[in-house]
Amino acid sequence: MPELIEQSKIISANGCGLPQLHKLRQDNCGLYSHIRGIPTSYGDVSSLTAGVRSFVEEAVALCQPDQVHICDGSEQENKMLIKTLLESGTIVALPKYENCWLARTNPGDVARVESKTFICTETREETIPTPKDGVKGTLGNWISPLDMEAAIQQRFPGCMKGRTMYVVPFSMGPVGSPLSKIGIEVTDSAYVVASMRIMTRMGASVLQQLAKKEEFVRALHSVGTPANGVVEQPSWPCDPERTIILHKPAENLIVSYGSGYGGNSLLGKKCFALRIGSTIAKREGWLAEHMLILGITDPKGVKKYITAAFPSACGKTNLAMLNPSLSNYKVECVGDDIPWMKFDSQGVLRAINPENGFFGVAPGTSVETNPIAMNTVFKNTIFTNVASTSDGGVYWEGMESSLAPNVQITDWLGKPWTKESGKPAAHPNSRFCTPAAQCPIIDGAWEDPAGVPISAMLFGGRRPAGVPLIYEARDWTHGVFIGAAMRSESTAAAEHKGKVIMHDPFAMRPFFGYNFGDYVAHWLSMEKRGQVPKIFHVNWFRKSDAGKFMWPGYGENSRVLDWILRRVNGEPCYVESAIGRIPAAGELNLAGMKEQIDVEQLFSLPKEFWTQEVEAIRNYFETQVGADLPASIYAELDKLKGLVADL
Ligand code: OXD
Ligand code: MN
Repeated sequence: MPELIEQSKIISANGCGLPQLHKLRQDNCGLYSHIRGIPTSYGDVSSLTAGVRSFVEEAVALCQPDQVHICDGSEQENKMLIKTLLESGTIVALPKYENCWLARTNPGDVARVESKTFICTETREETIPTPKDGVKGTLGNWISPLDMEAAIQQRFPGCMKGRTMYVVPFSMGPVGSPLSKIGIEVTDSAYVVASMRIMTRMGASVLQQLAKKEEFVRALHSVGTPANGVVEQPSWPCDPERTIILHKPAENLIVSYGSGYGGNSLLGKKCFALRIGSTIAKREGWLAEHMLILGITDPKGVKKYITAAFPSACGKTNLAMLNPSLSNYKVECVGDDIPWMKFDSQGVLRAINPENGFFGVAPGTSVETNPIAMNTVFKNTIFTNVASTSDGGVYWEGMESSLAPNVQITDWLGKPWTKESGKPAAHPNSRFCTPAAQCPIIDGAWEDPAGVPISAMLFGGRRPAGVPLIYEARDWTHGVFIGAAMRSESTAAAEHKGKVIMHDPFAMRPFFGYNFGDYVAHWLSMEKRGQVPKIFHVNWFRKSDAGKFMWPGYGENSRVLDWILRRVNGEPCYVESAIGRIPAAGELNLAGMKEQIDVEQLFSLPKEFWTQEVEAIRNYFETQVGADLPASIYAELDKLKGLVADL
């Protein structure tokens, strides 16, 4: 029998202060206790601060799990989680590699669900701009506080019956950095816990930090159970019909139900670091963005840091891990998805990567496109929805050249697969979830609590027509306009169908935590707060009339970074164009390239294309953002229209 060692009072979840008996028992496995009458199967209740306890109590009362597990982030705990996941069939081992696992989701739960993602504020206008009459807004979804409460009450009561509730303390950013923030995710998915352990700093050290200053984002997650009680795939419970992802910035609260997939369930990433993060950043005067961070050292040994915002699955991870073709350049990776950026006391914009791992899109990642990622992901990694091979490894589209001969492939659905099937073996949004620290080119300063100084910011997307390889904004306001006017071909990271060119301002469209018009005003205001970096727009994806990519991309993108660095250093290596500054003749270093580059075509600005582009941007701004968009952005658009007319 466990020995009763302590009784203490805890404050009840509803804040009415009812004292409760809180029993701590101990046996030879460690500390045991109850929370609201539910036993804790792992972890130490006394390590929870009062605020965390009250959040957990509230979640227990609502979700009624069978037991509570308080995560400490230890190796021993991870082993237990992996065992649980293997037993439930959620993951299988990949014996070809060290400590690697493959999860297959329910095929109905494979991507972020933007249409079911909501921000909750008192008024609609705080969350989204008011679209023109009759136009459907595409800059986020609003929910009222009453409807949010109703959505929770319709889904959560008793949703964790028969399951373990995990309490996951996590830090976004190095534990204790002045730029970092803490969250507590409560979840009924062991897969989420194992993934959060990779993607964030998770466990006991975070609780210790909270004990010094109790400030945290609450994140409640359940994979849910369908209303008819039937879980179709017990290895991946979910409730796609009723999936909902809710954010309440005023209370730093995230509530997610029904999906176990990536951004819907690893709540530190899109929900916290971007949506709630952008609202905190607005309040506190900094930026939370959808960008990679890289360090680049030039042949003289001068190092600069650059961020780049591309929509999901447009090559952020590839650029973050660039293998430069230009000799004597070195790229090091700070992060591949999100920077938090704040001016320091000297007015220098400094960025941290709030994440601890890479949750990268697998298909297209290969020894040819991203050898660094391929050298990163084959240990300590959880793969999701990739295909598997009969020699105990993984496979996805793009890995053809590294496939061992005579292996059989099983597709992401668990069915035998051959090329002849005509279907992809891996789901197009299949992922690797891998620790950043094991990236061979991880930057020496990637965990610097002070962050790294940012000299340039890039915007970009997949633009098959009309948009040149690189152009530079004339000034900050022009740069903010370029970010606001971003468009890109849609990708598989979300639930969109087909290859349409979509507006994706700042690559943040699915991730704004507040009204996009106010977001742009906040960006404009940064100029008053410190030394703003130079802004550029890049497009690696322009195609010729024959449908061929005009620029080889990947390592050759170092040539574009070279020009950017020279501009950052103030070299006059540009000429003005209608849309911004482009490299002057001969200033883009093409020496030694294998491919013949048609520079004239690559930088051409077809009048008809740009006339239509200006109209598309105007239509978007006027119908989606209207009066919420700052006047200076409309003024930039008018300026562009005038310049395009003269082409
Ligand atoms: C991601 C995304 O997962 O942007 O990073 O979808
Ligand atoms: Mn992303």
